[in-house]
Amino acid sequence: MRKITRSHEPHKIKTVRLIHFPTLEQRKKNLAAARFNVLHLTQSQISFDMCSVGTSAMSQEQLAGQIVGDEAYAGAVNFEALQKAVADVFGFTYVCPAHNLLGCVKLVVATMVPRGAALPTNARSRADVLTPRGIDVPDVRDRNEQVFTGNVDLAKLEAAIGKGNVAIVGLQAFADGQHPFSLANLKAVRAMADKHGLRLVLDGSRVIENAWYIRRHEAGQQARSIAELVKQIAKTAHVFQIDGAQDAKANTGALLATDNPADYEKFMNEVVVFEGLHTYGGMAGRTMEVLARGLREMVLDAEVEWVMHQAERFTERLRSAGIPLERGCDGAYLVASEFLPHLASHQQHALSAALYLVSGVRAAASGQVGRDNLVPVQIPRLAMMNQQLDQVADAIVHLYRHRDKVPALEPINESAWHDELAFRSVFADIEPFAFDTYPYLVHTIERVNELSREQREKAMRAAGYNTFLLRSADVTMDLLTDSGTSAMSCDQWAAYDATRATSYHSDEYDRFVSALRDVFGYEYILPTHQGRAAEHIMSQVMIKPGQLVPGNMYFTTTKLHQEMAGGVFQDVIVDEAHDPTSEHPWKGNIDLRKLAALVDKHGASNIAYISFEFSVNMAGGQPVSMENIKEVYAYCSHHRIPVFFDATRVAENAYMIQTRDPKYRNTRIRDIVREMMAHGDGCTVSGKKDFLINIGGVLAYRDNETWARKSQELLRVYEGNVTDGGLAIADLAAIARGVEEMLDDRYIRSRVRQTEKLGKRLLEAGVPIVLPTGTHAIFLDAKRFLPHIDQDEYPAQRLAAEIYIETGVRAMERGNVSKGRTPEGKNYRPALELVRLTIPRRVYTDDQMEHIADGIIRVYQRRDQIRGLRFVYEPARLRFFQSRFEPIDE
Ligand code: P70
Repeated sequence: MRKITRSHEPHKIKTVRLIHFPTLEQRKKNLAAARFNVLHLTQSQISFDMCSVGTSAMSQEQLAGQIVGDEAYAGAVNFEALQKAVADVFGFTYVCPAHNLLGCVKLVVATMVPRGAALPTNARSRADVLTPRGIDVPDVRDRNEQVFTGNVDLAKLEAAIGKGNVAIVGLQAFADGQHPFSLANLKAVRAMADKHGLRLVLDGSRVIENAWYIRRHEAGQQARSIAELVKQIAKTAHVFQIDGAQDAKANTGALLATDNPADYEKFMNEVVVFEGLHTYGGMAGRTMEVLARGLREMVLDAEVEWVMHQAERFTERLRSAGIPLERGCDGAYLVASEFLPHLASHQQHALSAALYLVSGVRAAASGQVGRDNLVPVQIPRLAMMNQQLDQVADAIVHLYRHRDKVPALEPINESAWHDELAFRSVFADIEPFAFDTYPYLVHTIERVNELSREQREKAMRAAGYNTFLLRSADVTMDLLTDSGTSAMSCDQWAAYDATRATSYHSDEYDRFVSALRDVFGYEYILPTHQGRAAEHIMSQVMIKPGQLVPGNMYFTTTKLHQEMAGGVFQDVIVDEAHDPTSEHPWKGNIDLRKLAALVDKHGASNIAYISFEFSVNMAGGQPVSMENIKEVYAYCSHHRIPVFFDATRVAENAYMIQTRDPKYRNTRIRDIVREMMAHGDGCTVSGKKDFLINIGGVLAYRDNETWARKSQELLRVYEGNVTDGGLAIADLAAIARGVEEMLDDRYIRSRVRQTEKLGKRLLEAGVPIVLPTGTHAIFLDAKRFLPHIDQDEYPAQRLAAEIYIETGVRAMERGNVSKGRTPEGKNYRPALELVRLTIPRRVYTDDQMEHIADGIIRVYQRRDQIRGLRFVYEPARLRFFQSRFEPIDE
């Protein structure tokens, strides 16, 4: 029997949407202003909005679809795309678009259901909009069925039809979000409809969930794909309708589909009255395009399994804590009467209000009052991570433990509709629930490939056992680098999109400068296209040939530019940095004695500047302490030696100061960064890391106008205008936003913790990694991982290759291959023979990190069988990028 439950997302995060976390005081104010009806709150007042309609994350293809095609009034290409998608996914010839599901209902009623007629159905929620139209809506759901609770009781249906006024039979897939039907029952209903000459109209807005349920529970359906089942379900109806804002992950839109030309003609004639022309039906062209793409994607097995796994896991967490609930296809529907038995009335609203007050979560009943006593806690599709869902569940459990303290609501009006009600109450006196999670939702996703092991072996051989030579399309999770791989936020994209390009001075430049001035406290801010460009200019301005440049471990590009300017790099990092087993908390520190010895020997005038890197990359992402920054600066100021930071990973280093230095426990990251930067004279930045952008860099000086002027001269010659540094203006806008976002305490905590968690999992399994775990990467110690492979057989290179073959994860060698050969042609055989697993920012989730850890642990368990590599192609410079190898496997 097929029972795959996915343990992690089959996609990565492409863009994120930042979450607001209102304080308790703010929530009180908001709730009072909303008159205790959470339906009146707005998103900026809410942390997690547990509503599944129109709230899904889109795919990047859907997002692109928003700007593809035309907005023509008639015969839009987007409509053609929609027709093709409906033909392929559901198998229907005719498509009638509508503005949303209510548009479909309107068309069906107008063409098929006269006033006073009956529409038997398995869904109670539909009555909300049908009874006000004077339609009788007999409930024909089979109350005795245990598994397929959405099945129709055929005897009831027969009886309803017998009364003579039934116009059509209307079914809902996963009726009311809770009740799936079986394929067998659906077919029986169709047969009965045919027998009586009635149309079966099926609402397939949750057809995916229903198909998944059929596959799991209906005999003989286990081997079928969701796509097949969906087509069969749809084609069992005469008329199929679907809400674009649910399974199809659009934000609105809907359609009717049929094979009957006469029915289609009726819809077509009616749609112009109510909705729009028959080729757009009240949808924007972009909505049709997003919907068309969403229909094709929604049947992908891996995605369906992930969505359903989340709902199941969430419900299970609540259920095991004793929460009274009914399982919904998209979450848990809390039974308000059992949750708050001490309240005589308005239990749903009291529960919603208390949950919001305590946690900032919104879960609410909508539609008509009195239909049921449930508070649906629905999961937006693909938009949340399990870690966030776990915490939402915990918030509910927390409220449940204190349910006795939930106060009654006193209605101040009367209405048949939930959204119109207003109440008076006191605030529940319950300890608030504090979220400690990623402060963003998934806005768009990018699907990733999952090759078979055989395919990966082949891909690795083709890449010459060099992960740099793999195609990204063959990689499932890409941990090659954290450089330029961040997911941008919607706000960054908005700033990017809002930019009007110019070759001259721009508002974006001004914003960029003022944002960075504010963060660094430096006067002179120069944009560069990326980090190495800033390094080039600074080195040219500051280094006289022959001068020394002491630094805390070299970085490849930094050192190269210092050497090109005639400088000589001198490593003055603490000894512990070279020992992968040392647990020194500040392995990025400069050893002041080493520095003083250099100054004493060569004289301060022969030192160009100090090259001081935060969160030292080559040492394993190791931080520098605030104390060290201050003492180095004090020493250098005394000797008139400038101190320049590589502030590429400044926020991560600030986080380490916040967590490891008790003096800074209660200082905001923004203030720590400002204090760090105050103890230096300037900096270079590769914005592609902490600054949360895909391209860009910064060169900055605290107050020295001469250096700044000289740098601007070089900027003009090598990079671009002084006001763009060779970047698109839009990229400047994205950086200005990114800087703000990287300083958010919640964000940076979630970021570094993710890295630490991966390290912890590996350590627990005995995998040798560089200690303590750094901020942006976990470094595997290949010498201890594969002690039987000599360094000249490139253990780190082979290990990176094996990890890819085992897991589809791409890592980077940082050892003998990277270091290269001595002038005599021998390998350097460096002390550190490492494999770097670098974590992109805001891209992967905890579940994916678990999966990565599991795979590496499996490699570790078979480490004895792994052999070394030999070169088959070796370039003279920077050989790690392009060299090719073959295994020495006897
Ligand atoms: C990485 C990347 C880039 C980087 C850095 C620090 C601390 C400057 C730069 C350069 C990319 C990389 C670069 C060379 C070899 C391997 C990988 N590090 N300072 O993956 O900035 O790339 O913007 O010019 O880490 O660690 P840029």
